[in-house]
Amino acid sequence: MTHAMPAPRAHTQGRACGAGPRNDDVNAPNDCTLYGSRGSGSAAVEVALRRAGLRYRTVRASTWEPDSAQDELRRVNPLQQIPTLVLPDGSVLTESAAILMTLADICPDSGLLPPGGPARAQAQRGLVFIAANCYGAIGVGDYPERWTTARDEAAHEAVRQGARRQLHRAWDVFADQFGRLLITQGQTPTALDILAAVVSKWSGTRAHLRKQRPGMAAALERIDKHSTVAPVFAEHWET
Ligand SMILES: N[C@@H](CCC(=O)N[C@@H](CS)C(=O)NCC(=O)O)C(=O)O
Repeated sequence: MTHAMPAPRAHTQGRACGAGPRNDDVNAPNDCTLYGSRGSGSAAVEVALRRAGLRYRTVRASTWEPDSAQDELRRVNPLQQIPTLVLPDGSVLTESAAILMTLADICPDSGLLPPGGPARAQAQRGLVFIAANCYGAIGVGDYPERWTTARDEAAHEAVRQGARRQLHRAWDVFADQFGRLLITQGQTPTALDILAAVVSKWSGTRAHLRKQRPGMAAALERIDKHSTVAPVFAEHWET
């Protein structure tokens, strides 16, 4: 993932959700700070922050961009992974699924998660499924050298291929187990839709699903195009 994202920006778009007066200052004390980069998982958190109506500024930081705010990111997240979100009270949130669930809690009216009961439980299960099984496999495929003590390129390529196969298998299972929870025409994307749409953009997943689970691929394209999602995705991806 090699992407460039503009320097810190302030966003005030969306409905306010108990976040106090609006303020366009880049470093306003009521802002959340989102560490991220173009084309990364921070896109999912941006969509959710806007849905929750929370003010935030973005800081471009990633392990693959030496000119980005890597030291600042390491201070809040020793793994240096993005998305990392710092709330106005200074508390740090990492792990995409946990971040989205927390934003849904902070702003219950956002519709990011069902209000409670079995529907909420299944949505949370789906979020953790994506983070653990899909996002996790992408990390293995992107950095195979971390997952084997072998140093030769052939061994790394074998890990890469194995991770990709497992990733696509995980998406097939996701489609079968959770596909029915994704939005249909006319509905507004939830946290589960948003994370599924972002994480499926990588490692050939969309092409795989178009062949193996066309209904799920169509649902993901519907999410991409939704008016609450498309403006953020346009800032992160060319298409
Ligand atoms: N468990 C994390 C994974 C986050 C993740 O792997 N992020 C990628 C970018 S999309 C990253 O920062 N990778 C850099 C690295 O691991 O060095 C989550 O669910 O948010």
